[in-house]
Amino acid sequence: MTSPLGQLSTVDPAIASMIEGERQRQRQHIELIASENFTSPAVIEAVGSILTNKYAEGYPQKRYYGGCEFVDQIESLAIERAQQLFHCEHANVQPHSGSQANTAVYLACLKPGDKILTMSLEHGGHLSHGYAKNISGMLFEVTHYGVSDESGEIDYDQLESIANGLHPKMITVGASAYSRTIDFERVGTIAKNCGALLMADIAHIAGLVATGLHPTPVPYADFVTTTTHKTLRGPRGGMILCKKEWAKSIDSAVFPGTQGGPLMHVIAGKAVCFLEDLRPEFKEYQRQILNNCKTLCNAMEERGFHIVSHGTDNHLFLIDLRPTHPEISGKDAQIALERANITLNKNTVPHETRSPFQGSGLRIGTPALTTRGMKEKEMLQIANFMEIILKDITDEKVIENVQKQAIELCAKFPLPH
Ligand code: DSN
Repeated sequence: MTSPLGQLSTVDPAIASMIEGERQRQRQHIELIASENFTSPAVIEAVGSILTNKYAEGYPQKRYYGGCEFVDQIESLAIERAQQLFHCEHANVQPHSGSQANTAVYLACLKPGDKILTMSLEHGGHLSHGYAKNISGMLFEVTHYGVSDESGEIDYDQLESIANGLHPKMITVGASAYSRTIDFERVGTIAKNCGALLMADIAHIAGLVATGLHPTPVPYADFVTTTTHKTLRGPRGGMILCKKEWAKSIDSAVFPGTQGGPLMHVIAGKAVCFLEDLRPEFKEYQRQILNNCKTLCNAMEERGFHIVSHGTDNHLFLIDLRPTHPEISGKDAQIALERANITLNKNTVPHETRSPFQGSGLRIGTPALTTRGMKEKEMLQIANFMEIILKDITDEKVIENVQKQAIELCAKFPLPH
């Protein structure tokens, strides 16, 4: 395949060659980062379009700039499709990222010093859910809930009992490293009973929610936030869904509250992604993500690896390396696998004993490989690759041999760009 970077190669050969390097890396690596995906050429065209030239502060029909006729149509269509996809009353498609979306929700309904109850980062939560060094942790009084020691699943009883004693202004639910189905209905009831608002962050599982393969939080949560580039397979960005009564506050918390001009090229990419996500093929794709993830997770378990929360119901799972490979940190494992063209990320695990920079776990996800067309058979092959590398992460011959096989496997599943 040739490079489509005609102009860029002439104007800035340095950047063009770095983009080419990244293109080759994406083509030749087994991508297991649970939060990454390969978006479609149509989405990439929209994001790479002349829409990047346009300022459009405000919302459709209420802009602070002239010349917004076409971007108004684009944003309105993106909103309409988002509402259709998630069956929600209101959608704001302007957040630049998931963290921006969450921050805007906080601004819309919380005051500094308010109490929030959130899932701890170590147990699978997210930085923007009250981590001490995130703005959410600096502005609010944060209490965490987590997963149960035995099952590794969210401890809903603990969450309920903390909520009833604490009376938080808001509960957040949703995770970046949690492999089990989340009971949004139960958390909705807990929030209601203690008078808290509920924010569900579905950044990781949005594709599963949109296709009905994971229960939706929309009926139970006041706010639902997501990114658009993970299981939704769209451009890098964020979005907020909410009930009508919060629409005005959310819109003004996004603009002018936390952002200036919207990225209209990205909003166009979101609209294209939502259209793709409304097609029946997208549900088939999500089903295959789940089948692949179960297959890979079971294969790793059969090889003796310890799976956090004993399995997976979604697109990812976590391996705790401590029981089987106590001498290898997540970081060392990540580096060795990367050298064999297997890309994933180290992760902290519940009751972590290493620093977050080392970690004792690996997070493994199947959305990207499934987009390439890989199925159960390839998952078994990848489980073998990982087992062999982790047996001795210093064996250069093994790394070289697996790298060769990984490149061969990727070549059988070419990317469209
Ligand atoms: N950084 C994302 C992830 O990898 O899960 C979450 O924001």
